[in-house]
Amino acid sequence: MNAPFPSETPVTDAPHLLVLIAAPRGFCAGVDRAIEIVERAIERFGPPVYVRHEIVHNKYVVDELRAKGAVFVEELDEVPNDAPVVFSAHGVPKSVPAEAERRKLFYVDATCPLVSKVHRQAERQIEKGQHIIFIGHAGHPEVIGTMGQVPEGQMTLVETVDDVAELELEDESNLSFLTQTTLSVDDTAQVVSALRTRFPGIVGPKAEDICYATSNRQAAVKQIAPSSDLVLVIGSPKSSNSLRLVEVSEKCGVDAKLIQRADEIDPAWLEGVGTLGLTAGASAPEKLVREVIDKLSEWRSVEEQTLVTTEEKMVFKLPRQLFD
Ligand code: 2E6
Ligand code: F3S
Repeated sequence: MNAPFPSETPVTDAPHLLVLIAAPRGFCAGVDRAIEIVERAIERFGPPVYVRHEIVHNKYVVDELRAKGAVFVEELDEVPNDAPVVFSAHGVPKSVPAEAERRKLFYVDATCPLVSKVHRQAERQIEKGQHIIFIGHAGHPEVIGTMGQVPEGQMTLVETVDDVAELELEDESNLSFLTQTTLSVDDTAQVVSALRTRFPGIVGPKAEDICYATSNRQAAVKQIAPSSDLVLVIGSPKSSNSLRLVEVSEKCGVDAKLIQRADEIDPAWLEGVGTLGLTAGASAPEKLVREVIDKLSEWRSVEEQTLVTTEEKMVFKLPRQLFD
């Protein structure tokens, strides 16, 4: 059994630890874009720039932007009339830009374009008179934002297969469904299948709404988890896509821990661990991956191996308001 070594033990004598690093991991195109929007807004308009909700669910990112002049608030009523405000990558209900316009606030919307795409699908489905079943996690800001694209009562939230069984709808004749972008690919397939079984006429998007980054990170962790004794996922407990990476690892039969920073690693976790899987949610900077490897190297003689399942080339354009 490999006991973790105290930091004064020379690393050369420490037991070997193979670290299997998933790729893709970490920042997606929507997160890159959202962070750049805040940085450019601060450069262009000067601090303070208000941000409604954490721009992405990561404390390190939020703290760095706060140091540059961003002020994070939860609601628009905390934003003064003369300050610019950025909406987070998760999207906002229609009532938020409406309120900003009423107050003549200058706002920049950092909603990920893939979340905005779901918003537009919701609008189209309502125009067709459909009642929408939305698969997502209650209380998550993206869910609040997407449900807030349609008039109250026209979208019903389900989280699980059991929720589908318990659905009571006034009219089952004209239904459609949409999903949150950061769900478990496998669990969602089961919920969609339950919907199609119960409501054979239900219509859905051609390609599911789970985004490319979420799917790719889940596929990548599936490649490393079965060979790992433990998987570490770097991400915030608020981060839906990061939480899903923990679940996916656990479904592969391996213990997995969500950590925000390297200092949260308990050396006792590494007892008996010869191969450690490592990945990061879409809102976790690569710097934190390096920090974790450096911390592990204080205790063990680390060998890194990256397993690439796919290459990502997605880039999203910045909003025009930042250049006009
Ligand atoms: C916006 C939409 C999707 O909690 P969640 O995974 O949704 O969010 P973050 O901030 O952890 O990841 C990026 C993101 C933003 N994902
Ligand atoms: Fe967008 Fe998916 Fe990232 S919805 S913010 S590309 S995790």
